[in-house]
Amino acid sequence: MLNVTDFDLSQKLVSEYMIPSDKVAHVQLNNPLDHALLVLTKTGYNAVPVLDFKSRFKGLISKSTIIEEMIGLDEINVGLLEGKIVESVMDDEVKTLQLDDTLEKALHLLIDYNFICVVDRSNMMEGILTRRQLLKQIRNQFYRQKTT
Ligand code: 4BW
Repeated sequence: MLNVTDFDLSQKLVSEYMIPSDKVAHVQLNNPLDHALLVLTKTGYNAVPVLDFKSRFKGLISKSTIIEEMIGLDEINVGLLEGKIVESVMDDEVKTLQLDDTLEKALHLLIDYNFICVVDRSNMMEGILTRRQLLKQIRNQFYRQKTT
């Protein structure tokens, strides 16, 4: 039986399990919304981080937010994105993790969110911790237990 108490989440650091920022798709604050939609569509992600020109974390942009901006009176109109930038519609009230936070703290946040951005003390984006990464660690622990 899987015994998660043997996998002490309070002893594991977020920095060891995150996806590093060079592998994370993102957009910039001043990118046009149609560019953000292109990035989200091409990568297949529903939401990605928004950074400023110094790679500081500023918020999240999601496909659904952009699609809402395209809804006209009775149709979807891509033209409605014209002139709009990411900064004007992104979600900037987003919880983050620090590099030295534990997986225990991440677990609580990942109940409600697909992923959490990891930042340093100056809010520089260091990576993301996803539900998938966390579940993989718990699964690996499960198989380690089965073979010992
Ligand atoms: O392109 C994909 N590759 C793989 N291997 N899995 C994918 C891909 N797109 C989606 N998935 C799967 C993952 O299991 O669908 C889940 C939900 O995707 P999402 O949220 O709604 O786009 C994925 O779960 P996850 O790996 O735990 O990732 C959670 C969320 O983290 C994703 C996406 O918003 C973000 N994300 C993950 N990897 C990312 C990323 N954002 C930017 N760059 C990355 N490399």
